[in-house]
Order: sequence, then structure tokens, then C-alpha cells
Amino acid sequence: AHAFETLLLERHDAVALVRLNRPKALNALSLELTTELSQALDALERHPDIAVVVLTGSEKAFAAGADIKSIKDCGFMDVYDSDLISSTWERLTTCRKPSIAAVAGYALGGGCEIAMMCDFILAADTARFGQPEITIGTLPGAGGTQRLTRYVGKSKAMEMVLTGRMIDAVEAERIGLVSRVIPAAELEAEALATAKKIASFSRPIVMMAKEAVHRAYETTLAEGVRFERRLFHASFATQDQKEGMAAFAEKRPPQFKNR
Ligand code: CO8
Repeated sequence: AHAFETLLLERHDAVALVRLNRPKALNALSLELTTELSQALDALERHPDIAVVVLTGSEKAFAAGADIKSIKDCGFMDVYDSDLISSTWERLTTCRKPSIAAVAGYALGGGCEIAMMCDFILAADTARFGQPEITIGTLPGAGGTQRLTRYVGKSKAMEMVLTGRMIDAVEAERIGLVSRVIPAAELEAEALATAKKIASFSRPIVMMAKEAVHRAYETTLAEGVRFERRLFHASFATQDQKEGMAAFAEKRPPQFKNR
């Protein structure tokens, strides 16, 4: 088990809860934090008993964006060369295990972008999302102009990126940025329950389902449907498909073996 400076890791059965933990800076995403997050995800991806990752912050902030104080004096080559906006940061998008962002409080700039890199977002009723980079003389740098546009469409994304306006949890749910809004006091329990539900299913099948949904963002409809069909066919080569359907026919709960 690693000890991290900027993250707290908790294990809840097959679910890993990763908490961003720089409370004094509202979890601003320093190089140390993004590097540690990437290391933690490497370890969780390899860990045979972890099925799902939940990423969360504090009551006040999921993450308030890039650490402005540490990048404000950077020149072009400093940011171009830096790992801050590169592979370490993108580690979430290559994670094959499902990831859920549980967002309470501020998810701004890079914080909103990191939440959007997860497979879906559960929001506390206190959550606020925004891409305020424009207000400090820059623009989103970790997928904000791209992922936000695909989540919520051009008009909403343009307005948020060009004005920096923050939206609340209700608006975020209405426009499809988050899958559900949950009372703040119940966010963590609900996120863990949702993750445990996913973890109760066949892991290889869950990974295939995630891979298929992601394909919708990367290819044409016809190719995506073909890709899905191949994975659907492949699921019939697993023991877990046999078990799942036999259990249904026999009116008993399935015992998935992740095989
Ligand atoms: N960076 C560094 N420190 C921060 C940040 C930040 N992004 N956000 C908050 N803090 C610090 C504050 O400076 C303050 O520290 P101190 O007590 O030492 O003065 C402490 O956290 C508490 O913050 P506030 O006192 O400001 O708290 P408020 O409740 O008054 O306000 C806000 C909360 C509205 C969230 C406010 O802090 C804010 O506007 N923060 C900045 C939000 C922002 O502009 N984010 C976008 C940053 S740019 C970006 O993310 C580009 C992404 C590119 C890729 C990222 C790769 C990592």
C-alpha cells in the first residue's frame, strides 16, 4: 500500500475510494496530485480485488482546478514540457476498470475536466461545475472544450467556456453532465452503493460494456454498432454469461466468477 501526500485511499470491499486531499487549496491540481493520482490508478488497475474506482473530494470542493499559484509564472516551454497537462493527467481515461466521480462543492476548470474523465458523475446537491479559465486569461487545457461539448452540446458548452459561468447540480443534471443529484450528506454512501452494485457483476463483462459505450465517442454509428455486436458475441464465450442466464432461468441469484 502506498502512502500519498495529496490523496487518501480507502478500500470498501471491491471498491477503491480515492479522495483528493489538498484541503487548504480546495484540492487544486498540483503536479504532485496529478502524478499521485496516476500512480494510484496504476496500482488499482493492477489490483486483482478492486473492481471499481470512486473519485471524490471534500464537502467544499471536488477540485478547484489547476493550481494557479504554481503555474502563473510558467512560460510556453514550461507548460509544454510539463507532465501537468499530459499523460499523468490522462490516466483516468485509459483506466479499464469503471470510475465514478462523486462531486460535492466546486468542480472547476481542471476539476470539472477530471470529473468528466470518469465514466459518469454523481453530484451532491451542493456541486458547482464550471470552466472559469477564461476569467484568468486562459482556456481549458485538459479536455474541457471537447468533453464538455460532447456531454452537453455546443450552445451550453460555448456559454460555459466563453463566460466562465458556474452551473449548479440541478442544471448539470438537466443538461446531462451528471447522471444523478444526491443530497450532500448521502453522496459518499450512494456513490459506494452504486460502485458496489457494478462490482457485483461480472468484471470482464463490465469492462466490455464500458469499452463499448466509450466507442460511441470515438467512431461512426455503424462501426460502433459493429464493435458492440462483436463484444456481445464474445460475452457468450464467458462462463459468467452462462451463469447469469442459468441463474435467471432457475430463479436464483447469479454467482459470477469473473471468467
Ligand atoms: N489554484 C490554487 N489555489 C487555489 C485554487 C486554484 N485553482 N482555488 C482555490 N485556491 C486556494 C485559494 O487561493 C485559497 O488559498 P489561501 O487561503 O491561501 O488564500 C484557498 O484555496 C481557498 O479558496 P478561496 O478563499 O478562494 O475560497 P472561496 O470559497 O472564496 O472561493 C472558489 C472558492 C470560487 C473556488 C475560488 O477559490 C476560485 O475561483 N478558485 C479558482 C477557480 C479557477 O479559476 N479554476 C480554474 C483554474 S485553470 C485550470 O484549471 C486549467 C486546467 C488546465 C489543465 C489542468 C491540469 C492540472
